[in-house]
Amino acid sequence: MQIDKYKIEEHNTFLQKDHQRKLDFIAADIKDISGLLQKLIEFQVAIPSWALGTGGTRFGRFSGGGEPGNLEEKIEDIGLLHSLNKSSGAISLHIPWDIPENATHIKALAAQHQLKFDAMNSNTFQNQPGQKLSYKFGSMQHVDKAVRKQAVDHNIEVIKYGIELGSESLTVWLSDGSCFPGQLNFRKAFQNTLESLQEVYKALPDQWKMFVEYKAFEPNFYSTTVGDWGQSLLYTSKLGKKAYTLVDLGHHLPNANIEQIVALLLMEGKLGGFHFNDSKYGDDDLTVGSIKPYQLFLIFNELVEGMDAKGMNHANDLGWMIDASHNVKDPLEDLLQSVEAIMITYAQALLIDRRKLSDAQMNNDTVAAQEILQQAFRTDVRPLVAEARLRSGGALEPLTLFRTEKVREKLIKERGSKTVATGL
Ligand SMILES: [Mn+2]
Repeated sequence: MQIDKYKIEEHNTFLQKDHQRKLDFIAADIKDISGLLQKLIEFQVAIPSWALGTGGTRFGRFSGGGEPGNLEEKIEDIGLLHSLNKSSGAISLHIPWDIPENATHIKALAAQHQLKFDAMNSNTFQNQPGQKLSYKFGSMQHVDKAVRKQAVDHNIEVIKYGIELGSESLTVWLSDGSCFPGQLNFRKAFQNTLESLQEVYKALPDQWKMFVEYKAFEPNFYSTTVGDWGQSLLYTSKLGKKAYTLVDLGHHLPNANIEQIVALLLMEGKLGGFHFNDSKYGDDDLTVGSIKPYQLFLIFNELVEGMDAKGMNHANDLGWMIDASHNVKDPLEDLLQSVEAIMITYAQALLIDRRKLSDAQMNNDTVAAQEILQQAFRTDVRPLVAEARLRSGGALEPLTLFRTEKVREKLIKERGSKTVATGL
């Protein structure tokens, strides 16, 4: 389903007066408001194809109904999100859960919804039906060369699908590791993984990027072969210029200083992409900004500062994606909340007085530095984000309109109450 344009206009007209009052209030304190709004308008966050269905745990899964049953419906769902918030203009596909059987048709459908194809994601953490060799003891790290080759071939196949769709990056997340001490020779596991990644790297087209994502633990609980940013950076440094480290917010040990990791990766020109989510304990995949919004703000502070220091384009030079999954929320409502949280935090980071902060740092004025950061963090920037959306043709309050238009009820009517999104 789609939301008619006039419904969005009606909704905006109804809220316009109230919105303008709030916007005028904050605009009075901002020097270059049109420059700031332009940055917000350009910033797009990719939606992964696996986030559109209800997630689950190994204990159970409780579908909310109306879930997309195929790739076409997933594209329609993201198109719907994008028409509401104008900040979700890209889709990230997972192979083999979302193989584009007819690339021309899929590409045309995405274009119709103004969506681009973001990074392609491979999967060697599961055995697929009919698969010859098992990934039980790893894929690219495996002691058996034939298993490693199978994993390499799969990644090359994913690149081929990506080329057909116009994607320009491949994200490799490996669950490889070990569950018990002694199970693995760490050095050999690293070497095997590096050689496998090198084979995939050779198949990358010139303008493509390869993102090597790390994760501290799970599904392996003793060691992970790409376990932290240092290990990922080792691989990507050895691989070459087209290889970058990807930071997933949920893939760190508790209390890790992610903002510092981000700053150093950016400094080295090795930060490639970002997976947004939030967590209380581990890889909880919760809604962005739902648990630790200040941490997210500190990360965005480093992102903006680091990208500006290198003259990078905020919208295009890094890959921005949500990587989350939801057990109790409507997945589309949750994605609207996540994108909103990202836009709010980005806007706050843009408000930080960089010159004053730098002066405070040079003068060892710790109190002033904190005041400057928190001044931005405590500013209610929601009218700015809403204004950017309004100027792009989106809705002032996407979630409100989603509910008043009864989108989920309509999707259930259209698709049924027992649909299960592919891959989940
Ligand atoms: Mn991820």
